[in-house]
This record gives sequence, structure tokens and C-alpha cells, in this order.
Amino acid sequence: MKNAERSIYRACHLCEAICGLEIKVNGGHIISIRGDHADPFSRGHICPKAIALKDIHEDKNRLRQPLKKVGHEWITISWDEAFDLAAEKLAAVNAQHGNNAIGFYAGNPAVHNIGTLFSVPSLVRILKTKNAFSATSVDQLPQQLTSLLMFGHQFMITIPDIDHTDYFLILGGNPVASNGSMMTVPDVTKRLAAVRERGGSVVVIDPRRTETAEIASEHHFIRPSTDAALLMAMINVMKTENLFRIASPEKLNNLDSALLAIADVTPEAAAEATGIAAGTIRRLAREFAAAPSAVCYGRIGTTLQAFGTLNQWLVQLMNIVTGNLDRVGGSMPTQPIIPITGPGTKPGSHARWHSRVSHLPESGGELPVAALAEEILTPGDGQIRAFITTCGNPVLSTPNGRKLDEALASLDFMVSIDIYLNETTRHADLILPPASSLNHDHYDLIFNAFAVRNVTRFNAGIWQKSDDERYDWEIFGELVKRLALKLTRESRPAMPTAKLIEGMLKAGEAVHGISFAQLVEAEHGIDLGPLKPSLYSRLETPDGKIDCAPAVIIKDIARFKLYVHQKAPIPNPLIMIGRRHVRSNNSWMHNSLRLVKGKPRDQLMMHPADLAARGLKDGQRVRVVSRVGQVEIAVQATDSLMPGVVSLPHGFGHDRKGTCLGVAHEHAGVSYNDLSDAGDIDVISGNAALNGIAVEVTHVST
Ligand SMILES: Nc1nc2c(c(=O)[nH]1)N[C@H]1C(S)=C(S)[C@@H](COP(=O)(O)OP(=O)(O)OC[C@H]3O[C@@H](n4cnc5c(=O)[nH]c(N)nc54)[C@H](O)[C@@H]3O)O[C@H]1N2
Ligand SMILES: Nc1nc2c(c(=O)[nH]1)N[C@H]1C(S)=C(S)[C@@H](COP(=O)(O)OP(=O)(O)OC[C@H]3O[C@@H](n4cnc5c(=O)[nH]c(N)nc54)[C@H](O)[C@@H]3O)O[C@H]1N2
Ligand code: SF4
Ligand SMILES: [Mo]
Repeated sequence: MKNAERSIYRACHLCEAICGLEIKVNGGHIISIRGDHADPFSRGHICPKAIALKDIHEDKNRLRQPLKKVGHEWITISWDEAFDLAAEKLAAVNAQHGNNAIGFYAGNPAVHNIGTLFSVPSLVRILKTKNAFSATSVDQLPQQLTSLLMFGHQFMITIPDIDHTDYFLILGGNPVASNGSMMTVPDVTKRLAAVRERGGSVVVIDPRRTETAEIASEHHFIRPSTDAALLMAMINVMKTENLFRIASPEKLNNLDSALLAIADVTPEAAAEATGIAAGTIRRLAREFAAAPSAVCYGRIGTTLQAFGTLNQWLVQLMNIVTGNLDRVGGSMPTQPIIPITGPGTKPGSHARWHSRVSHLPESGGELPVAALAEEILTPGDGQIRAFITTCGNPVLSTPNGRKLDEALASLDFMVSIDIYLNETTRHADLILPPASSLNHDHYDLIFNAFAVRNVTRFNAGIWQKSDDERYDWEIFGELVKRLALKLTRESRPAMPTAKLIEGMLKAGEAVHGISFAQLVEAEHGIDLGPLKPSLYSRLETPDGKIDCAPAVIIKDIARFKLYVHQKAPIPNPLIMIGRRHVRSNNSWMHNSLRLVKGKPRDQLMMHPADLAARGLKDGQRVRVVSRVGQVEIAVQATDSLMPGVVSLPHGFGHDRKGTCLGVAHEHAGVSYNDLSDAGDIDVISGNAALNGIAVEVTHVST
């Protein structure tokens, strides 16, 4: 048997770090999973989640056959029957209620699955629905919208040049736990340490002293949702003290009006809003401006909050006025061999239509998911009556999960393409489970494009799937085909992943010089070198210049000032924010015992002074109450939180009835999003404001 053992090299598809793995298999069994030291990008780094790939692959709860709900029972049916049922039910809803009556949601793992990534647009095209949603609007939408408004393309995302910067300013990101986001950066802890080793600084701005803050040069607490004041004041200090080093003024439109719009925010005013001393703000501004190279980066803490787009605009302004946009050691776009910007790609769109009930704007063909529950629950023309989900668990991951539960339960028909019967898919009438991810061919189209180096890698599926299994792209393909027939619309046949990559690679081969055969051969991935300045020559705005003052953003400054004026001085009630842990991944990896065992990680974190003020004690069960809901959970006293702020991880709450997740159920925790309010949004983008929500914490007995 021993000589049947073989090593497979493959990128991990679980998070954005895309670490190289060495997976030892024997026949159909996984023997071990280790870091791939020959991967030039991840250099052998992995985290505990990678080992759990084996658990997911072998998980008895992972669905293997189509499931149909009959009364309160689930029965397995054939693929043929399942596709027919889905097409028939969806077409019936379409015929009776029109195109917008079918809604669609794609969740996070869709971005890690190239087949799904390319299938989603085909499905939405066939449905002709304006009610398409995704996890983008509980995540990075403000970043994409800012890129669209300023640079002319939603995916012209600039990436921190972590390996060369002298000054890394991180707001609202905890890459040591998350392994980096909108910044694909395997082995981030070593790379952050290297910034300091070469004499540079890492400065973290976060209401919690996070794992990243612990290894930074300095950390400052900030009152949630007030980052914009800090950034405005820093820019103003640089301006007043003549510290600007603008690199390409001829490429900048409207910089003066941008600066004018924020000019009245002094360090003193920002100190009052943020809780960071005015002297510190001045020093940070001077140091950022003086550093040979510097980069300002803002992640979930700056996007998944009430001023997401404003924050992302200010992040870019910081980099622009200091000459760090599109510069080595600053913030630069990648040049992936399969481009996601430029000719033939979709630059994105904004506000071409709005949601029916709350009038939230479309972006890139999608509506903000904060509008989903009300679009299902509110009667009238265009009401969503049937729903399709893939790779998503919006009941736990989007605002007001309880209301969404109610909404999904009221649908005429729901079908989920998913591997688990979980909090969301339990509402489906039909679940179509794809084959194990490890059987899929894998290419990180998006994460290659957001990486801190130019990299590329293709890995074929480890095993052939059995005849009775389907890849995600095959499920979509068949669904689209049968729907097209029923709706008498035209569809294109789905293409196998490898063929798709081969085709796209060929299109650019004259430029990048890498053939598909070479890519397949290079099983550890190919490093194509560090990021290089290219943004200024690739701008896709009509005049090829950066718009430094998009009107919708400038208009939103007044809302921010009002917010700060009303809410900042005394944070009472408490303000709740989220957190991530390296052993967890959004809502869907809690069925791996290896990851959830040990000390609980789902408590509410709270400052001892806030506990004492309420007569509460460390370890006690407490009730957390928000405008829309309440949960009961153990509290953990910690001075790593700013007083007045509490922290709860999202993705838990596995005690809902009707799921089939044995281990997760035993480690249920509570869902953060039972407390978040769909009415709390970043008004410009409609992105949910899941961080920075008002709660009160009391004794359970009251
Ligand atoms: N309060 C709060 N809420 C948050 C966040 C937060 O920070 N705080 N973060 C937000 C962010 S950034 C995100 S991205 C979202 C994530 O939100 P979602 O994407 O809605 O949820 P996930 O937990 O990622 O659920 C993934 C789903 O995909 C399924 N799945 C896994 N692998 C596959 C596969 O290969 N194929 C198919 N078909 N299905 C698969 C899983 O079973 C699960 O149902 O959550 C958001 N919600
Ligand atoms: N282990 C693990 N890794 C993951 C995930 C996971 O669930 N688990 N999810 C993946 C996904 S989908 C994503 S999008 C990325 C996210 O990657 P990150 O953005 O790095 O995610 P978080 O760890 O949630 O870090 C957000 C930080 O923002 C802080 N914060 C909250 N509110 C504010 C605020 O108003 N201002 C400031 N300055 N900070 C604030 C929080 O305290 C927290 O430390 O992680 C990815 N990687
Ligand atoms: S850091 Fe992310 S990509 Fe790397 S092994 Fe862990 S889960 Fe996989
Ligand atoms: Mo995310």
C-alpha cells in the first residue's frame, strides 16, 4: 500500500492567502496536509484551517446527493429529477410573477471556485433578474465602488506593497487572524515582522488590541466608525505643514475640491471623535508623510461600517497626497496574467437601478444584501418569490438573520447549490451539492489579482469525481440549460474549468509568455515578481485621470459630520464590533471538531470597567440586546478592547432547528447578525454596517 502514497501540490482555497499545500494521499484517502515549502509565494506557511480540509472532505454531514424537501423530511433524488424540478419551479414563478421574482445570492466561497465565479453571470443573465445579491455587500463593496469612482474600474484595487514598505498603516484589518484580505499575503506575520526588521513601522488603528496590533510598532484604539475623522485630520496636518509629495499631479482631477471638503477637520476635532489624542494624530501624519515609502490600508473594520465608501476614499487620498499611490513600497495594482481589468472586462456600474423597498443602489449588477429580507417580505410587483443560493449562508452572515429566516421560510420555492444543510439551506426545497472542492480544478483568478506579488498557479483536481457527482460549474451549466429551454431564452454551454483557463491564458500569451502546459507543469505556482507601478497608465475613467472628489462621496461628508457630532463623545450604549479567529472561517467551518475544540472562542469580549459599571463578572452569561434582537452568551473580560466597545465574532448561531451539522450544533454560539439591523448601511454603497452597532449588555435574569 505504501507505494500508492503520493504527494499532491495544491493551493488552499479556504481564505485569500492561497497558501501552497502538500497533500499526501493514498488512493482516495488523505494521509496528511502540510505547507508546500516549494511554493515561492507562501514558502511553506499554512494555518490550522488547512488541515481541516481533510475534515470537510470526509465530513459525513457534507451532502453528496441532491436533496428534496418533502413535508418536513429530506429525501435523496437523482440529478436529472433535481434539475427538472428546479427548472420547472423557477420557470413557473417567472411565468407568473416576472423576471425580478427570482432572487439570487452568491456567498464567499464562490470567489474561491473559478467554476462558480464564471457560472454566476450566466445564471443571472438567463434569469434577467435585478434581484441579484452577494456577500460583496457585506464586505468589500465600498472598496470596489471607490475604485470604480476614482479609477474607473471596480477591480482596479491597489494592494499594499508589504514587502517593500517603510510604513504600514492598517485600519480595521487583522491580517494575523484573517491572513489578509483584499491583500493576498500568505505568511503575513513574517512579512509584518520584516517591515519592522528593516527599520519600518507597522501602525494599527483598531478598537481592539488585536493579534496584529500585538506585533505592530504601535496600536491606537479608535472609536468604531470614526476612522474618517482620523484620516481627514491626518491629511489636513500634512497639508498645513507642507508635507504633501504629490507624484503625478497631471493625472489628478479635483484634488483641491476634495481637500476643501475635509479642510475643517482639525486634529482636535478628530481627537474628540476618535478618542486618539490630537498630538498623536499630528505625529502619525508627520511620520506617514516623512517615511521613504508608506501605505495606508483599510479593511473590514473600515468597509463593513456606516462610512465604508468615505473611508476607502480617504485611504486612497492618504496614498495620493503622499505620493504613495502606484509606487514601490506604497499601494499598487497587480498585473495578473489573466487580467480582471482592462479590455474585455466589466468596469462595474453604480445606481443603474435601486431596490424596490428601501431604494438601495445597484452596484456591478447587484443590489445590497441589506435589502434582501424586505424584498422577499414586502408584497407588490417585483417581490422575490423564488430564490437561489450558492456558496452562501446569509442567515448567519447578513443583517437581521432572524428576519431573513422568516423571509426565506415564506418563499414559494428555494434551491441551494451548497455542500451543507445549514442555517440558510434548511429553507430550501432542493439542495444541489457539488463534489468535494478537492476534486475541482483550481485557479485563483481573483486572489492572484489582489496579491502582494504577481503570482499564478493552476492545480488540477486531486481525484476524478464519481459519475454521480457534479462540479459546481456542471450544476450551474445544467440548471442554466434547462431554465433556458423553459424560458425560451438563449444559453451558452458551460465550459470545464481547465478549458476556460487555457482559453484565457492563450488570449494573453503573447504578453505574459506562459502557456497552459507550463502553468500545469508548475505545480508549486509561478512567481512573476514584485508589484510594479502601472496604475496611472491603466486608469479607466473617461479622461484617464483619477477623480479625487467623486460627487456622491463629497456629499456623504455631511452625514459623517452629523454622526460624529451626535454620537462620538460618550459611547453609551455600548458599540459592538466583530472579530475573526484563525481557527474559524465565516460561518461554515464549525463542523470540523479539530477547529472548534478547546477553549471557546465565541464569547462577547468586554472591557472590565464596562463589566463593573453593569455589575457583571468575567465568564458570566449575559444578554446582549440591540434594536432588532437579543442573544445570550458568556462574557470575557479583557482590556484589549477600548472601553465602551464590545466584540463578538460572526458566523456562529448553529442552534437553529432543521440543520444537519453535528459538530457545529454542539458548538453553537450565537449569531452576531441576530443583532445587526438591515437599516444600518453605508449610504453611498448600501453595504451593510455590521460593525459599530449600538447594543446594551445586561444580566441574563433581568
Ligand atoms: N457581523 C458580521 N457579519 C459578517 C462579517 C463580519 O465581519 N461581521 N463578514 C462578512 C463577510 S466579509 C463575508 S465574505 C460574509 C460571508 O458570508 P456568506 O458567504 O454568506 O457565508 P459563509 O459563511 O462564507 O458560507 C459559505 C457557504 O458556502 C458553502 N460552501 C462551502 N464550500 C462550498 C463549495 O465549494 N461549493 C458550494 N456550492 N458551496 C460551498 C457552505 O456550506 C456555506 O453554506 O459574511 C459577512 N458577515
Ligand atoms: N480565520 C479567518 N480568516 C478569514 C475569515 C474568517 O472568518 N476567519 N474571513 C475571510 C473574509 S471573508 C474576509 S472579508 C477577511 C477579512 O479580513 P480582515 O479585514 O482582516 O478581518 P477582521 O479580522 O474581521 O478585522 C477587522 C478588524 O476591524 C476592527 N474594527 C471594527 N470596527 C472598526 C472601526 O470602526 N474602525 C477600525 N479602525 N477598526 C474596526 C475589528 O476590531 C477587527 O480587528 O478575512 C478572511 N479570512
Ligand atoms: S491561511 Fe488561508 S489559505 Fe493559508 S492555509 Fe490557512 S486557510 Fe488556507
Ligand atoms: Mo469576506
